[in-house]
Amino acid sequence: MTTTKNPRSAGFDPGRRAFLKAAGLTMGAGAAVVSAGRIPGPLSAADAHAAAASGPFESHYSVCDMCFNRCGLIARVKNGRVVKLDPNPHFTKSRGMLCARGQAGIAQLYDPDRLKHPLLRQGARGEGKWKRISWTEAMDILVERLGEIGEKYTRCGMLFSVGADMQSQFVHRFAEAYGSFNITSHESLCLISLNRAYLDTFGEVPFADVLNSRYVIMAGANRFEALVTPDSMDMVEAMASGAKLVVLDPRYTKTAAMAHEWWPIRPGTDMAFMLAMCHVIINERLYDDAWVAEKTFGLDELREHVRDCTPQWAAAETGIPGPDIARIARELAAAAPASLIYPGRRTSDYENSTQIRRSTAIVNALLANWDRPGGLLAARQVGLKGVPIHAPWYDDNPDDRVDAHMAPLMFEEEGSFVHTRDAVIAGEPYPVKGWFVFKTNPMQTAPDRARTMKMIEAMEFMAVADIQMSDTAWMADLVLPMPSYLERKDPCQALQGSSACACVVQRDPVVPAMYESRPIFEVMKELAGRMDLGEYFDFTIEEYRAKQLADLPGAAEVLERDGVYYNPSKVYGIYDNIGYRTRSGKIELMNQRYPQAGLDPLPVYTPPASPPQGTFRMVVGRNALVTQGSTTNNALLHELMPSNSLWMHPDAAARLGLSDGMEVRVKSAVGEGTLALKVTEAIREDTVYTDTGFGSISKGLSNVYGNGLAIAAVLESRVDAVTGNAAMHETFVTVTKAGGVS
Ligand SMILES: Nc1nc2c(c(=O)[nH]1)N[C@H]1C(S)=C(S)[C@@H](COP(=O)(O)OP(=O)(O)OC[C@H]3O[C@@H](n4cnc5c(=O)[nH]c(N)nc54)[C@H](O)[C@@H]3O)O[C@H]1N2
Ligand SMILES: Nc1nc2c(c(=O)[nH]1)N[C@H]1C(S)=C(S)[C@@H](COP(=O)(O)OP(=O)(O)OC[C@H]3O[C@@H](n4cnc5c(=O)[nH]c(N)nc54)[C@H](O)[C@@H]3O)O[C@H]1N2
Ligand code: SF4
Ligand SMILES: [Mo]
Repeated sequence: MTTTKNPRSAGFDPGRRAFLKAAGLTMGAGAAVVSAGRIPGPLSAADAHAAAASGPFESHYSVCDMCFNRCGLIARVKNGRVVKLDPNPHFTKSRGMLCARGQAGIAQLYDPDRLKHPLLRQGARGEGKWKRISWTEAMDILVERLGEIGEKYTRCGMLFSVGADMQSQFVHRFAEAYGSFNITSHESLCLISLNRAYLDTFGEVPFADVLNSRYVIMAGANRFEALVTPDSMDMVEAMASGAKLVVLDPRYTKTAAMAHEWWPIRPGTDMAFMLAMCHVIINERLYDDAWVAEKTFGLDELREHVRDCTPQWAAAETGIPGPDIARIARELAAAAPASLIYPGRRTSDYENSTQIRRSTAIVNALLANWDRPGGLLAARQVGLKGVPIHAPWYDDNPDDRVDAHMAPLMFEEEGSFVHTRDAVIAGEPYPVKGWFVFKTNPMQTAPDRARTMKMIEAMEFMAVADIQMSDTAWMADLVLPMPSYLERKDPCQALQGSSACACVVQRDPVVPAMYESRPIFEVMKELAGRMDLGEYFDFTIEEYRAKQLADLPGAAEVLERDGVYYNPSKVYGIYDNIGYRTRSGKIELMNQRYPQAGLDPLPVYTPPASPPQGTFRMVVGRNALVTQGSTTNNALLHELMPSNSLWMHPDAAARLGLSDGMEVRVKSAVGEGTLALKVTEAIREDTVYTDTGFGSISKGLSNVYGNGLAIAAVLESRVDAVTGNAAMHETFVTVTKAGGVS
């Protein structure tokens, strides 16, 4: 065992490399059973980390927060310090797994780059001159500036951007009480076009019963790197018992590598593939006649719509041979209803993403897999109660969100970050001059960073609450240090994972909050109190939890005992006696609402633009060692993933005279940057790719400041036409040798 070369990781135990690598995707199968009250140790995973686990330690349940999956964990605490994070064997959603990022949570807790006290900007925005201030001063500033902006521009002059967190609801609650309906989240950079597509087909957004499926097509999803629990583990399990996996991806991802078939589809053409699936299934009558007739609406119109969408036609669009498309359709239908087109998750990719995902939903409908084993599952009953707020009415507020009607079928609660940004810059339909950001980092995760900076220039006041000096915090006027997930008490949260669970989790501090960090609940509560809105926060977290659990007697005790509470609710057949929440009350192959919104009721295929001569389409995606744009600075993960590089096919590289490892300049219509070239056959010749979360402008992130390319600087700001979801695969770039003449 060697000590680290990176002095920033000096506080960690030797052997962590091997331990992290081993931990990549292993399950805590040998984990000891946890009994009431005390948790015995060590677990088998801990054996790999014997140095840390030896001797007496305390064990505490918690829930991982290194990504949104919220896997159950047990924190081992020795002499007041967290020394190891292990999976909670009671936690079926993650099948007893804690991934590499999850285990690296320790390095987040003890990161020397943590924000330690409130900071007030001194120099120009983004210059990096800060003054340490007290929480009293920070709260005074918040009260004063929010009051001022509300007076001057109405309450909707404040924008709240809120990421995924068990305390996010308190920022929403505050925004509502304060009186702004301008709230955005990461979701309009993530999955709202997917949600729209499935809501408008089935009336709800499904879970995929991967575990019991016999045939899965993953198109534009990468479950063995972009981990979604339990789907990632269930796919492995299903394949071990004979299920077939077909992957369509312009990149040879880890998922593609594990699949039975990988097709490097031409980017943006998935709808052609899906319409051809429909063509074959309908023409060859491979569907369940009675089921489809009873449950769906618009089969005749769909039949007509896909009449010419033959496999040969789709072959010319997708680059996948026609006979293979026909064969895959037949195999998929033969395995139905225990077969599915995986709905995916991130659909912030194309300008017609909602319609692309509608086409996947329609194939699923023809497979008759809704609400049945191996198919798409409806939401189960968890039983956690909401704590409603009756927000005050402000007469002078505008009628609607600042981005209202900028796309035909937006989600009112989310809006669209990209459209909101446009509206803020334009100052139309009304001025928005204040920005409160909690746990989201649009400087890295929204396309077109220069435009985000322009939006920030338009703001009179900007506050960011984060655990580290993110690129977004770096641009703020006021920075608020937050405790990490291992240091705070969070409300209960409902979680679902297909057939694995409908459950409730909560968090209690594993160690006391470090530095001067303060949970957002306390900040919002104090702010509300000081702004005469105290009645909306007249509870403690414990009281809030009790309200949430009111309909689940005994759940609080089970949560204490097991770290998770399960509701044994129905998994299949939920729709046996209810109608679908669509206009027709059926599964809408043909959408009844779309024509009024000026949209095609059936997905109409338009070929994507080909990259102009000398350019490449840039796509984004995931790496198992990085969460979006935020974990790249983590010392343990940084060791395994020190920078990003640009994937390019060898033939393309040869044509351009570029070679592996060379520093290259990537340039789009909106920005540019440099990084190392990775020449690889794992990508199509017309496409390039790089990982997110590098090339930071924040000097507070020692490992990623100026390291690699910030893909957000290069991505153009395009949107899905239906929802306003960001469309991040619509950028063409040139690639030249860095420093050379271009
Ligand atoms: N390790 C890790 N796990 C994560 C996350 C993380 O950051 N790190 N994030 C979580 C979150 S928030 C989300 S939303 C999910 C995202 O998980 P996924 O929905 O699986 O999304 P991506 O990983 O972005 O994968 C999209 C894939 O589509 C490919 N692609 C690009 N264009 C096309 C196309 O036109 N057609 C097809 N068929 N494929 C195309 C890309 O190469 C990429 O591999 O992952 C979650 N899990
Ligand atoms: N280029 C590119 N853009 C993308 C994506 C991509 O793959 N590539 N993915 C898209 C997708 S699917 C999504 S979901 C979005 C996600 O977009 P974001 O919501 O911006 O996600 P993160 O990058 O994870 O940023 C989370 C922020 O929260 C901070 N944080 C972490 N823990 C805590 C905590 O306990 N408290 C507080 N207050 N802050 C904390 C982190 O430091 C970080 O600044 O990005 C989207 N944008
Ligand atoms: S998938 Fe990994 S990072 Fe995400 S919650 Fe689970 S253990 Fe944590
Ligand atoms: Mo996401």
